[in-house]
Amino acid sequence: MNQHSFGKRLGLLQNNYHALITRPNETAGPGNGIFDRYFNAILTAEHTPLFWRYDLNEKTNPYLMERYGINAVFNAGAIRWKDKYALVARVEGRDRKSFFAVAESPNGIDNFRFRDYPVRMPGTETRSEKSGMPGLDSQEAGGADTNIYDMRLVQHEDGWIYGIFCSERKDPSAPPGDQSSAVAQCGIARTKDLDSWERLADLQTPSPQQRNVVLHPELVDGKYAFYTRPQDGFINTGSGGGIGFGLSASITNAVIDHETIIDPRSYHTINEAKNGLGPAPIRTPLGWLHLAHGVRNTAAGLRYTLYLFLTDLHDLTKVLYKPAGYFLAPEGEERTGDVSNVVFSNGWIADEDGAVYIYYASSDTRMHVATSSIDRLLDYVVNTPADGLHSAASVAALNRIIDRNKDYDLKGDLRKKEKQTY
Ligand code: M1P
Repeated sequence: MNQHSFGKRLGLLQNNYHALITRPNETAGPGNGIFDRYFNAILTAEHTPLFWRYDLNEKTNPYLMERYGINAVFNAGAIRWKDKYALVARVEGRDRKSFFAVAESPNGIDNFRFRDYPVRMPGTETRSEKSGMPGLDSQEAGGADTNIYDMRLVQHEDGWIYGIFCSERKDPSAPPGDQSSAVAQCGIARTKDLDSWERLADLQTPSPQQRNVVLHPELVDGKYAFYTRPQDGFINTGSGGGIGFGLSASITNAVIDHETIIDPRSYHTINEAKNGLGPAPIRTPLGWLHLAHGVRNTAAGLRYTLYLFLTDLHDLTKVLYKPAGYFLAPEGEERTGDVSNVVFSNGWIADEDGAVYIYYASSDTRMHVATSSIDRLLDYVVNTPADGLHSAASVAALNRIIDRNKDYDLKGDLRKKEKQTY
């Protein structure tokens, strides 16, 4: 490739990249009144900087080919950081290894830019000692984590920002030849700037595995409070599952002795196969507002949707309201990707003016935003009928709405009784 074509190709790549990351985002359609979707995904593999993916030196990369392929950007934790909306995204390379990278936006809905370097997450001490990977120090080896993903960011009342994430490694008890069995545990790290991270010991719980663990932002009885998702196996939660809750006296060596299930799985619902909490809950005047994912099995595989519930401000294990069914399900392009028919959220931001930015990933491939407000979400949670768990109960709930609407026409004006056509 000569100088001209290298330069031309680089120019094209740069123009396309600039157009992508500066593209304004707009709300899509009138929506359902609960939240607003946006036309464009906010982060994709193509949003990662060109200087991550390409060696930009013509001498060492005359074809200007990708030297480090990025497969997907998804499942981002979120936090208001100074005057920006910051996401810590799960970036997955073509080698199937995930890592974390910070992307920031001035308005929360577009113009997200990755920081120059991904997060350098230290390994746990024990794991670094055990890793013994040749040529890598404990930081580069990341201890023995084979894969890290799905960070929940929490601005805790103790002054630290915590990153709670899934740390995965090969199951040491896997029989020879089994290259799939894995163990998932909860990694814990903390930071003051999202750049430099202190790794703490992994959470210990009575469950063999953990994923979707979330730290509550406030101390409870002077202890650190965690939402957990106990599971017997790596994919299946086994006989238990559900969203659990437990307390630990320490955060540097966090141990939960007892998990209480606060939101169990149940038959013929959106979370009959498994569920897991999303981001840390938001404190509202009516209770703690939670966003979670529910999973059910279908002939086409697992289907992941998002749902909301509200817990008591004082008794965090008491669910006050839980609308039936899903709050947000995959639509349009969201329905396809590496793991199709999935929406997953582990990040949201509530601004002081009550606006809520819900960051969700679709099909383990890309990130989106939906916007709402505390008032709208509380209205949805309090006034949407709960799941009656039977078709007849669903019909009864629908009939109550139809009956109430008999006095109103479609424009919301009072319908004159004699003109009723019901
Ligand atoms: O592939 C869908 C999701 O599967 C897992 O979530 P859960 O443990 O609830 O099934 C996670 O691997 C998550 O990252 C992924 O998006």
